[in-house]
Amino acid sequence: MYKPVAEPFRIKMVESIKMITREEREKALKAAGYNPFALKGEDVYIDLLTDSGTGAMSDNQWSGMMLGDESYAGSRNYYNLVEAVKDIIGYPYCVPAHQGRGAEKVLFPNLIKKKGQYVLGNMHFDTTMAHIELNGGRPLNFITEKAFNTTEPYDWKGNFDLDKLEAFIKNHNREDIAFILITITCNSSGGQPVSMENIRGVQAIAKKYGIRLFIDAARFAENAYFIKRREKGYENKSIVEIVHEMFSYVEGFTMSAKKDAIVNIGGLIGIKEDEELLTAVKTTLIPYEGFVSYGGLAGRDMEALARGLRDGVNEDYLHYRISQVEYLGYRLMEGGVPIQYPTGGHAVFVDAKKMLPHIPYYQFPAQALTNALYIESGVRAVEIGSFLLGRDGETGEQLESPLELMRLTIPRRVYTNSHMDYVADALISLLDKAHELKGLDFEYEPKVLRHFTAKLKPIE
Ligand code: P61
Repeated sequence: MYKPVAEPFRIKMVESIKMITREEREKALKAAGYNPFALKGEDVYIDLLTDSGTGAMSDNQWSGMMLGDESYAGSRNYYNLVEAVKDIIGYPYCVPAHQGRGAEKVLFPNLIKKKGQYVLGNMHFDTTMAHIELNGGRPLNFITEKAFNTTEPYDWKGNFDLDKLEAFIKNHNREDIAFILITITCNSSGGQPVSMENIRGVQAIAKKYGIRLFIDAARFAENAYFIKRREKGYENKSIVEIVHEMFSYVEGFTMSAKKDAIVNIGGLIGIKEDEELLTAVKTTLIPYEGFVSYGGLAGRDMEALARGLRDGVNEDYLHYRISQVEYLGYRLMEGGVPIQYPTGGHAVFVDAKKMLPHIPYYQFPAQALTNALYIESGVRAVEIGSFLLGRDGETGEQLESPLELMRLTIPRRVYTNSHMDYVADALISLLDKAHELKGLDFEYEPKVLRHFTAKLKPIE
């Protein structure tokens, strides 16, 4: 019996949630084109679509919101943010952006210098892939094969396969590679951590071949917590010491601050020492995101972010956070639901390929499961599989994702462990009906990031 860690906070304000009837849910999902992105938030009981921007801010963050300095240039909250980045990450330079993709939009054109250049990653997330492609680059993944075996435990299912990475670099011209990007934790493989040893290994390769190296830092604190828990030599280091070390091996980062920095909106670009790159980034920032001391954010948002960065590395909080994810994973496994094991940082990823083996990848088994869970229980999850992956940019063929996952993404400090029990019971009750679920086909398919707005229909 797994006993989850009790919440290291008490609740000062509540938001009501309600459950509509099964018939109403069926109607709502049909009207949404069998795509839960088009559901009204109010028609959802427990929303596990994403951990992005959905966290509950602390009283300290909310009180900071009242101290917004809305000066167009030189807001005091910007300087507080710079201080927080210095303290937590250890970098002297940063600029804000409105969210992670804003940061990508600004940094990537300064790194991808000619069409067709590769950007090598453990596993790029979809907006990251989109911004690489929009800048003429080609995203490639080098994640360890162990990530694709969901049942066999491995501590570092976010790691690069260093041999594959080096072999690729050896076989290509240096000018054909724009940069390497380490995504921590690795969202697409299950919120899985990257070890410090692996980060060091990537750095050694980058250095040897003279390739630039960056971090996609959305879930940097959760990654640091896993290093502390699992990697030899880090047991007695503080989270901040581990974070400093992770970022010391790269030259900069983009961050969606909507995850580990626990704000509803915000992003960052950080640069360790390259002043030339900093100047280029600032120049690109202004037309897209705004002046360098606000980058698309209000002063109050920057204050919440500065404080959220500090909240996010609190060890008691991280201990509870990872334990809540583990608890949901434990309940599901105990009930016979196949999941990516061990569970990662921000979500439990259900293996829909295993649960619905009768639905082929091009009929999106994880989407079918997501829809069934909503009808059954009012819980909204999200597909991370072939539906999200999309088509080959050149041939237009539907790509086959190595994993067909339904992500139960847990917002930070929002739901209790009773909510986790409700979710687990609902999904376990679907096991008996899984073989009856039907695959899906497109009624409308957008060209870019299709999963947000596509309309689907069940195949009869
Ligand atoms: C998520 F359905 N993630 O996981 P932005 N890097 C990484 C991310 O996880 C990430 C971004 C950059 C989301 C939001 C989301 O198709 C979807 O602040 C590792 O969202 O711009 C975002 O950060 C981008 C959900 C994104 C989706 C795209 O839920």
